[in-house]
Amino acid sequence: MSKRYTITAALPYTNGPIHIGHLAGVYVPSDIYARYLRLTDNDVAFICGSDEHGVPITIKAKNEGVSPQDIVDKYHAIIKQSFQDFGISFDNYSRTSAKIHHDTASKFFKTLYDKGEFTEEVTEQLYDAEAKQFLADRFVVGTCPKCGNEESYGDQCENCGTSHNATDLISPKSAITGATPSLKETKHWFLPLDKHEDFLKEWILKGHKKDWKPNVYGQVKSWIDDGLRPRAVTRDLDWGIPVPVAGGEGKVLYVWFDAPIGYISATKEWAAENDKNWEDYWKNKDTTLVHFIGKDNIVFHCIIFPAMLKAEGSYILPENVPANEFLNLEGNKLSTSKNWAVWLHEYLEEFPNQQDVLRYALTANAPETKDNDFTWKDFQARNNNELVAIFGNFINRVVVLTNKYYDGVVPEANELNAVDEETLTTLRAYPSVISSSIERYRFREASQELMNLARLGNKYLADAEPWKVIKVDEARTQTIMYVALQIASALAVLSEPFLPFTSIKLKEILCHSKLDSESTWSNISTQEVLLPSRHQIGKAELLFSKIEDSQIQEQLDKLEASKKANEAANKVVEPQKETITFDDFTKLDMRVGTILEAEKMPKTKKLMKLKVDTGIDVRTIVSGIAESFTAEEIVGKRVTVLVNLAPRALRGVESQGMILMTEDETGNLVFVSPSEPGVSNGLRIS
Ligand code: B3M
Ligand code: ZN
Repeated sequence: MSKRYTITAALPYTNGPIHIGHLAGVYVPSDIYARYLRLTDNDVAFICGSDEHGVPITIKAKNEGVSPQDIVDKYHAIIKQSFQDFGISFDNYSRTSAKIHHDTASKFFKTLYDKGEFTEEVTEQLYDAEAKQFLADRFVVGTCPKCGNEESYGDQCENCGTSHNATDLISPKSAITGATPSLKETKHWFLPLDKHEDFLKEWILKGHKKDWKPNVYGQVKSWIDDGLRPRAVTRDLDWGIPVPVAGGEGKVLYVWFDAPIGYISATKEWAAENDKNWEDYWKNKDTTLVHFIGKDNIVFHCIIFPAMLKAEGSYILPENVPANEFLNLEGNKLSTSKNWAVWLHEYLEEFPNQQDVLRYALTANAPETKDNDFTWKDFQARNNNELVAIFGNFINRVVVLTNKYYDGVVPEANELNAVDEETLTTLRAYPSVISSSIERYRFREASQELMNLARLGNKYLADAEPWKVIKVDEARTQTIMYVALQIASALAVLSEPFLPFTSIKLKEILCHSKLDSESTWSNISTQEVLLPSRHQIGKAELLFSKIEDSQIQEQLDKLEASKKANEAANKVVEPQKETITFDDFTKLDMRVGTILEAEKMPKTKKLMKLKVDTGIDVRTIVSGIAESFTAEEIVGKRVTVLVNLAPRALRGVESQGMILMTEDETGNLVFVSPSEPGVSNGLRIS
């Protein structure tokens, strides 16, 4: 029976591109769910858009010397295009700087204001006198009063997820100037969450929200148990939606007040363009509303936004909020600022037409109940050992053999034996097996059930061995290939939510479009025949290709370079040494020299024995550069030599001087030497 669903995916901040953490946490699971619901004949509005207000945008704009609008225009375009290219099938991907959103959010605020749902309070807020700016949200950093995280923001702690007022922070510091903020009076409008405590307790704790994921239910319960407090829903900022009431001059709506309303405005925009009534998707009690988010957004989607919707009075509330935990990368936290990420738009360039490989790897390893780690080795294994070796291998054998034995025509079923019957019965159970996992938001499990269906096909062929039977029993071979083709056809349909690009390709290979009645998710279990005898399929085409170690190494090298660049960027410059006199300096005798010979010393990693022409003489110098250079690449190099350093024995070799070196931004050693031509050996450096 067709139902109506409104599926929302967290609106990404437009202060950077999308990375695999966003995809694993929110966008791949929500897309699987939306595609599945459409395939099972439901009416779906799958909604998202760019979150373009808030302090992160203004900080980025300040850092880059451009306007916030420049920042949001740049990243909205990158994000929207990369979602489209990755097959995230939003019905509408809008943006909160759009007029329809400003109008919708302003009207929503005004409705609550007119209903007296806000309290107006003049309170002391954190103020940076140097920057002449109030400090809210990410403009201030301090210690979280709940978990002690020293990098908590003014509105939220990403470590424990809690949401608080900036004045709750312990030892706050301005993120603009680093100064310790003072307190200054200012008026804001507050949503009295405490007033909605009973409703939230009833709706969540007593209601049937026990089917919410434990990580979500647990967080919400702890906030409610801790007692809810009024939350400011306006800010002293100039980037955002102006407060639409008297006294709101110079103030904007708090980004977390306006952003969730972005789901509503994006639905309005989509409904208007598709001749639908947006209120069916937000005000009709028969509609199921599901929010897909990361765990750091739970409080806003389970407490604040529902309280807003309840206060407004005419909206439905979310049926479920299946928040995922966080994904890490190669053992470290994903970080936009440290460029420690796999960026979606870069992946799409570096792995062309392999969207489904990343979709599958992120789903099979999704952080559904605990933080999880993405490694490139696992990505390669999921592709080579599962997509290529199981799914792709099965389809390739079925299509190659059908073309080889029957010119691509589906053979007669003939007499089915017990194994054939059992295999087809198992096949017909798969739609409900996979449905059951998807409907409980267990997408990892669902993706493995899909792979199990491909395993069923592989095992059936391996046991039946048509390549041998063909020599002795034509009819039996036809039956084997007929059964295998039914499994292939089911995979073409059931893979669509997980592997949309592969599903299209496989349906083309099997010529599904030429079927009188194409099999669908709903009828695979009941339809006797999925691919009828005498149906013509196409030629074999590889669905997946092996990913080589070199491709993985390239990605690991890229991350390594990121890491080094970060270390260099964050390198603490050593403080100056104690002051010396000019006389001290004149004692140093530094000369231009040239390396004539070089050899790595035995039994040491670092030491190299050099023959250096100092212009005064040719002498032996031992230098710790063997891990940065080979002997070949430094012979003939011009260097700076400290020639009057007392000789010292290093691993049995007397070193008579020192070659001056430093490090580049990636931590590699480099020679400090005169670059101008015509500077010959022996010239004194002073
Ligand atoms: N822009 C995403 C984040 O906190 C935030 C979601 C808004 S959904 C209404 O990274
Ligand atoms: Zn915390």
